[in-house]
Parts: sequence; C-alpha cells; structure tokens
Amino acid sequence: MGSVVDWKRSGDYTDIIYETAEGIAKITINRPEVHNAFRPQTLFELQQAFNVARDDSSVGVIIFTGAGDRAFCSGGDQKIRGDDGYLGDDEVARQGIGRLNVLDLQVQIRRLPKPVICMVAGYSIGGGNVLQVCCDLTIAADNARFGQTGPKVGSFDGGYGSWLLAETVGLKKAREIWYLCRQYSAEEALQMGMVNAVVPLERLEEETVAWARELLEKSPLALRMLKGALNAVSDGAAGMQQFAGDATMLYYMSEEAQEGRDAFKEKRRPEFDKFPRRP
Ligand code: S0N
Repeated sequence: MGSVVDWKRSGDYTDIIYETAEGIAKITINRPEVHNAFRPQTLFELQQAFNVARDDSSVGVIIFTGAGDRAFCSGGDQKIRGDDGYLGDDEVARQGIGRLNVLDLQVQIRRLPKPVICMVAGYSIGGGNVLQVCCDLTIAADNARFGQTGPKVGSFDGGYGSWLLAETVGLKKAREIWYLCRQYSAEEALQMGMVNAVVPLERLEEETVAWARELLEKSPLALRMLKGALNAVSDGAAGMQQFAGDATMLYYMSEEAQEGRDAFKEKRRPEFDKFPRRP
C-alpha cells in the first residue's frame, strides 16, 4: 500500500503508531505478528493517542487502522489472556491485575467529537471488529474479512459488540454473526451495511484519505452535533449527556451566555432583555 500523504510520526509508543498530516490523524495498531491483536499496553496507548487527536484542534478526522495488509485487528491477544482479563509482560499488564479495558476505548471512539474512519485491510475479527463497528465510517479493502469469534474462543461482547452491531446490520444478521462465528467478505459486509465502501487493497489509503478530505471540507460543529445526535439514541442517558454538553458549549459561544458571565464579573445585573425570546 503506497502512502498518498506525507505522514509525520509523533509520540513515544511501542504498540501503535501515531501520525498526522493535512488535518488528519492516523492511528495504527502495530502488532502485525499477531494480526494486530491488542494487549493492555496497546489499549492504553490507543486511548492516549485518541486523546491527543481529540485535543489537537488542527485534527478534524481520525483514521484508525492496523499495520500491514493482513489485518486491521484480530481482537484481544488470546496468548496473554488470564483468568479475569488480559495479563502479559507489558508495562501496563505488569501492574498486576487482569484488565478488560477495550470497552473504555469503544466509549472513547463514540464520545470523541470528530469523525473516526476505520480503514480495514485483511482481518477485522473479534474485539477488533467491535472497534470497527464503533467507528463512524469504515472503508474496506477487497481482501477484508469480518467476523466475531466469541462463542468459539470463550468470550463475548454484550455491549456495543452486540447491540450496536444489531443496530448496524439488523438483529437477525447480528445473531448469525455472533452465534455462528462465520467470516464475511468485504462485499458481504458492504451488502449488510457494516462498511461504507470496498476498494482494491492498493487503493485503500488513497480512498480513505479522500473520504477524510471530504469530511474536512464540512463544518466541524455540524459534524460534531450529528455524531452526538446519531449516537444519542443508542447511548441513552450517556448519549444525551454528551449531546447536552455540546449544546452547553454552543450556548457558551453565544453573546447571551457571555452577558451572564460578564455581568457576574462586573458585579452588575445581567441585561438579558436585549436578547430575543425566540419562537
Ligand atoms: C484472525 C484469524 C482468523 C486469522 O487466521 P490465519 O490467517 O490462519 O492466521 P493465524 O495463523 O491464525 O494468525 C497469525 C498469527 O497471529 C496470531 N494471532 C492471531 N489472532 C490472535 C489473537 N487474537 N491473539 C493472539 N494471537 C493471535 C496467531 O496465533 C499466529 O501466530 P503464531 O503462528 O505465532 O501462533 C485467526 O488468527 C483467529 O481466529 N484469531 C483469533 C481471533 C479471536 O478469537 N480473537 C479474540 C476474540 N475475543 C476478543 O477479542 C475479546 C474481546 C474483548 O476484548 C472484550 C469484550 C467484551 C468485554 C471486555 C473485553 C475485553 O477483554 O477487554
């Protein structure tokens, strides 16, 4: 896969790569020897990187992908799975107890007020596919393979992994995917609405960057509100809380709210009567 932009690498990571260019952040899981399976350290670094991208006001879109062309992500690293979570010899796992923290990353991707595009070459499997489902958009290479493995390897995701998948592909299909643990081609994933586009592998990054550039031409606040609105229904009270936070941010940006702040600081009565009572 040739690169179509001049990515600038930053940060001090072992399991991931963080790059930026042209208002796009690219976050890559970099464990190709295990099909980019995640361990506690990977998730810790992904959370850090998504926070960096969120806080960087020059970043408008995030691309989430895996190193190489054989896998986006094959889920939790089964070789270091302990009896109550993931262990292993990485820095985060050495802190002692097994961790189940991929759910925190799923929530972070949903709450992050910028579009996240999942760029999938090869396998998108298990907890990796749940992360894919949590992203706003997905561009798949023609060699992509999608599936859940929980009932085969002794795990399941009863959160976003189940009901967000059902919201995406329909209940019957979600049951089939989880109960039977089959794999699906990129074309099949497109048919069921799990991905937005399928492109030849050699054009995957070019096409994904084209989608990112198209998003960058749009109003960031409108995209933020739409992401919040589309997530609010399925995220219940937590989704409404996020949306309410965005509404407060917009209100803070109004002269009406600023009059309240200024009046307090100037120790005077606020002059709210100069603002219209809108119908
Ligand atoms: C992806 C598959 C189908 C690819 O098969 P293929 O092409 O035959 O390649 P392999 O030879 O199997 O793989 C190449 C090398 O990569 C290693 N590897 C692959 N996947 C993993 C993995 N997940 N963990 C560790 N190693 C992996 C292979 O072992 C091989 O290396 P060598 O040759 O050295 O052995 C196929 O690989 C496959 O089926 N992989 C396993 C997929 C899977 O079952 N993933 C785990 C599913 N479960 C989760 O993701 C947990 C979800 C979760 O995290 C969670 C959910 C809810 C609540 C909390 C949590 C939480 O735990 O935080």
